[in-house]
Amino acid sequence: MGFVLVLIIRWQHAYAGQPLPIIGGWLGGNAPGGILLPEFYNQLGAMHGTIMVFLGVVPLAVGAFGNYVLPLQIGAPDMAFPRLNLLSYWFYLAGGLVMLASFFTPGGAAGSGWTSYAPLSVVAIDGQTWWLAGMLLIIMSSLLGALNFITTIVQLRAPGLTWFRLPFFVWAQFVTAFLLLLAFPALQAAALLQGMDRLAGTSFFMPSGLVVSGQPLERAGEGSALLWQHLFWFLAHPEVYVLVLPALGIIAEIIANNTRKPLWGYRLMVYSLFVLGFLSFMVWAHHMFLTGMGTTISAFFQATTMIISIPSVVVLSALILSLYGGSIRFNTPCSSRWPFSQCSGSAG
Ligand SMILES: [Cu+2]
Repeated sequence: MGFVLVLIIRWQHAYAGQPLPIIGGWLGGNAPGGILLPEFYNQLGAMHGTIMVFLGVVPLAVGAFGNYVLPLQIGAPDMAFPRLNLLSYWFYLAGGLVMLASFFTPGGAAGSGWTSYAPLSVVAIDGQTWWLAGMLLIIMSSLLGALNFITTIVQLRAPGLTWFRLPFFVWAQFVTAFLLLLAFPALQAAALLQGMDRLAGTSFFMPSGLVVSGQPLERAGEGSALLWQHLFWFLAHPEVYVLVLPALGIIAEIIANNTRKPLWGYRLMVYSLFVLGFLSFMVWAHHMFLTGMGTTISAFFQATTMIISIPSVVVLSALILSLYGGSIRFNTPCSSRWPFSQCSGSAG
């Protein structure tokens, strides 16, 4: 799905205004004569970002891979709450279906960017309401998943598997779960408020004196469009680390496995993860430098953004140093367990 969206977007970049071959015929009213409507292009952009982040990387790296590998790595029979796990999956599926179904609503899917900035998102077509509903479901899924991950790691470690013996991947999932748990509620609240702005006539994110398509907008006003940006980025910056940390955990395991020795600076890497996780809540407004926050606040967020690079560099340096003195092999990591049992070689 995401791939097709990217394909259409790329075509538009390369051959703007020209009919899109084959796929253009399937798009109906969104592409008269195969030529993309600007509104449809905006929908593709918004939904591509949303699908990629919330229906792609998080479910794959955390929901699927973490869910499978984490209990194995800590010697647990399963996640602490298997039914909650299933519920989390159903929320994810429902959220995903609502998101994708919005393409078939009158007017089409949300087109206000994956960031859904107000006030555009508040006055936008119905697809935006579907986007908000889908987001609420996906957030529920992530929150339930995060609770499950944290509980599993705290409670279900095999006897003798003390904290500093945990595989690095488990630490990465642990910090990721806290990021999800603490960051997502901000967007959950924001999505509810935006839904009320759209449906119930409130104006949390609607400043007064707005003119839309030449018409003064009749709303109560006095809301703050920037409040949306703050709430959104309070989630979306930690979200960056939600995407990165599981991948770092995977890379660390592969390096440890394929150098046949423990990671260099394992404890330092774990501490860096915690510093990263903590600081990721302190940098969100670096996405908002153009909003006129003032130099003092901008300087604060510039400083924290530079500081957060320190633990990142520590982790990456430790990974490079881990190669030193190892007997490096370049085959794929193997496990005797299904579905990896087809690997060749002596690894197990
Ligand atoms: Cu950021």
